[in-house]
Amino acid sequence: MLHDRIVTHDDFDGIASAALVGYYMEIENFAFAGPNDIIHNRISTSAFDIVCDLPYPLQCGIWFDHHVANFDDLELRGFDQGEIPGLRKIAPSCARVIVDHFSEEFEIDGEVEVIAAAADKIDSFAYESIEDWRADTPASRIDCAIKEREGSFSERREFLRWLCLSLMDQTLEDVAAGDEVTVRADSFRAGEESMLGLIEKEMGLLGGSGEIILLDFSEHTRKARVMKNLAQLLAPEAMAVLEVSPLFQRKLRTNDLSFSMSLTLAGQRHYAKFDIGEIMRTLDIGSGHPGAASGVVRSGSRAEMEQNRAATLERIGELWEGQKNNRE
Ligand SMILES: [Mn+2]
Repeated sequence: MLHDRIVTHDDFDGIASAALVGYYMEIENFAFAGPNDIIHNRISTSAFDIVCDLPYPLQCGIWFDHHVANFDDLELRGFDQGEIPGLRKIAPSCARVIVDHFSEEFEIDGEVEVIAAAADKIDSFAYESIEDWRADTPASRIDCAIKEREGSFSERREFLRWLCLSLMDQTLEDVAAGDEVTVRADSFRAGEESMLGLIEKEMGLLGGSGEIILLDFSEHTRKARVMKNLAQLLAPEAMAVLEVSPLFQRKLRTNDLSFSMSLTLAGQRHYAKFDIGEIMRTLDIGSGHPGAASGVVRSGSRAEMEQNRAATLERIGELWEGQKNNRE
């Protein structure tokens, strides 16, 4: 057989993508990676590999993806997309791109559609409400189990491999009901609960409008492991969440700060044309998507950091108000 391995993103969309490609092409060999593993060549690939939901590596046989930034990057590197087998297109998930690809050749059954629809929703954060986002569904349980990082690297890899194989011949619902998923998902949800406690302690609002939740961890001497998205559970009316955190080097805090910001579900509904990536680019500190972006502000001393933090927060508030006035 020409292709013998699927290299995929280690998130829900990546796992769904691998299960679908594995199912249609009868491949049971999987490797998992993050985008940075590909960019920094930490995983070697060959012409026998099928790569899903990740940037194009140095070498691969078939490539499926839905990230526009990866398509642009490929052109910059001088590749001709037309010559690469597979399918790339703008879609809510890579799983959707894969279903489109194989629908040319196969009849798509209901179970496959269930998996692709779940990947669409999870990967593009397309929830209708906070209740919809937090609902305990088979797909969300599997998503939580994938995001759980407790345990060793190889344990998680074995779990992801088991998940791909299981999704190839069982329904999403049956896979989600298994002990393997339940144990990891419960542990992830418990972690979220303790994160919520930390968020509640540090939560404030930026500027006068009260639309932006500010999570300021810049005084923390240890890295806060928090998913800032959770803050909207405590302030469901807020439009965006902004997290400020120090950068760490070998566990030591530096004077550099990261600013990462995303629209909440309420923000996505109200400000569909907002562009947070543009805010980061205007400040010249980073980049990102319209719905989520981040940047880094470097400082030479503690005092300079304090100044930069205040100035950057003020500018973000101003740019936010400016976009609001222009786009409403
Ligand atoms: Mn994806």
